[in-house]
Amino acid sequence: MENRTYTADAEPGESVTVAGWVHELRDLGGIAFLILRDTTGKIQIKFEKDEMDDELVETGLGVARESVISVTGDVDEEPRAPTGVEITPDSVEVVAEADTELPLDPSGKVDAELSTRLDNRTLDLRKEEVQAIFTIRAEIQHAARETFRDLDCTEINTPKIVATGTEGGTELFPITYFGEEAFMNQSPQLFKQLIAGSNVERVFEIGPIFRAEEHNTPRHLNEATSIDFEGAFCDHHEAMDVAEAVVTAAYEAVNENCEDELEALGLAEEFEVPTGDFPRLSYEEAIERINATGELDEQLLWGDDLPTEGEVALGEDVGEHYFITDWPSEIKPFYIMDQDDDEQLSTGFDLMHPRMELVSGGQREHRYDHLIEGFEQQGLDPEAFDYYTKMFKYGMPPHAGFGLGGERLVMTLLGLDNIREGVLFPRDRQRLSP
Ligand code: ATP
Ligand code: AMO
Repeated sequence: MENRTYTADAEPGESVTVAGWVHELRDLGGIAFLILRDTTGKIQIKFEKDEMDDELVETGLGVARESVISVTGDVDEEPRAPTGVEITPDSVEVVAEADTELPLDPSGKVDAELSTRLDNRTLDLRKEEVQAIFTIRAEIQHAARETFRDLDCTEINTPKIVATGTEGGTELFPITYFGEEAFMNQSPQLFKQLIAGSNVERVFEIGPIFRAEEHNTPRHLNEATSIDFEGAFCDHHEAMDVAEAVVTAAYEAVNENCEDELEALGLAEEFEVPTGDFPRLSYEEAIERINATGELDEQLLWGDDLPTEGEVALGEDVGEHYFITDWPSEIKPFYIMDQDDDEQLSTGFDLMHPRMELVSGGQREHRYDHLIEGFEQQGLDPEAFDYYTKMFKYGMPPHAGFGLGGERLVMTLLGLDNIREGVLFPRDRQRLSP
């Protein structure tokens, strides 16, 4: 919009045109105030009824909350105004009128259920604390990109329509691709490996993954954002270092650049940046510590996957981010390499936040014969993966990587109760639109 001034830039002594939403109307009789909100903040517009043109007063004070208006007038200092300045209007234009009945109250005075908020995201995002989540989410992705670039990684984009699944534990969404069966990708896993095997060597991707999880939990989505890394000539220890660096950089960036947003979320006081030297526990130690908490009805045995209550109990016990390493090979996917000296143990690792898993990764099986054996052991048909396995015959270096759940990082960093709060338009069992 031509000649528009953001409310935050309106200086006393200037004549400006501001545009935004009607946040609040306060009619005190002889004087009335309209609070106009834009992306930079809010400003008070003063209507002195006896001294102003009737039509101007009627337009300004007759407009429904959340309507879009444009106001031209003089800016003056006013210590009693919420931001210390106010505008005395010469003209008010109603740009887009809002209904008087709103499905939710953007001023936040009336609480709304999460489902109402998600059904009306545009209105919901007019709340400062909701917008703060997405500003912080963007900052986290920016920090991840910067960290990967500092580590000489190339950003890649892999296909989301694929021929095979990779992550055994979760279901696939099937689609029809010109009459052929295809799926929405569960992970860029195989593609990022194929690129790390070229001399691009180190890659990262921030992109969607699709998982037909049947269960509806506060920490699962059916469409999530995966922050993936893959590096040639890397082992699982180096991949863990990279995961640690990305998570720590996200906290540091939010701490440095999102002071106002943390304030809006009531987190400014308590926000802590992790030290970046996360303890590394073996799987065996992890199950022993979980068993010792006495929180589970049944003791975990070697080979069991960690149940949610186990993760929570261990998280409380450890009290900070930590890795779990040395997982049994049989519960890690086919592409994870076994350890050299003990093939019962894998090079797979998880990075945990005290509340939940954030990352899975490991060193990959790059030896063609072992890879084919791995498929067979997991009951998969290697033929179906020919597009992937054949590249392992033409010089595939050792490589390692990980996938970090983007929304899990936002959720744990901000202490959100529900992962959906950190997604603009979440997909879950009940939610396909908006
Ligand atoms: P004043 O002479 O103090 O500007 P007024 O006589 O024009 O006020 P009132 O109707 O008496 O208007 O004011 C109602 C309330 O609004 C008072 O509590 C007053 O302090 C407050 N008020 C007046 N002007 C402003 C302003 N520009 N910003 C914020 N509050 C104001
Ligand atoms: P995994 O299946 O463990 O590993 O996924 C990696 C991380 O992605 C996040 N995540 C999810 N977040 C929200 N909703 C979901 N349904 C969901 N599923 C997964 C979690 C998880 O830790 N290919 C491997 C990674 C690798 O080895 O590089 C993989 O996908 O935070």
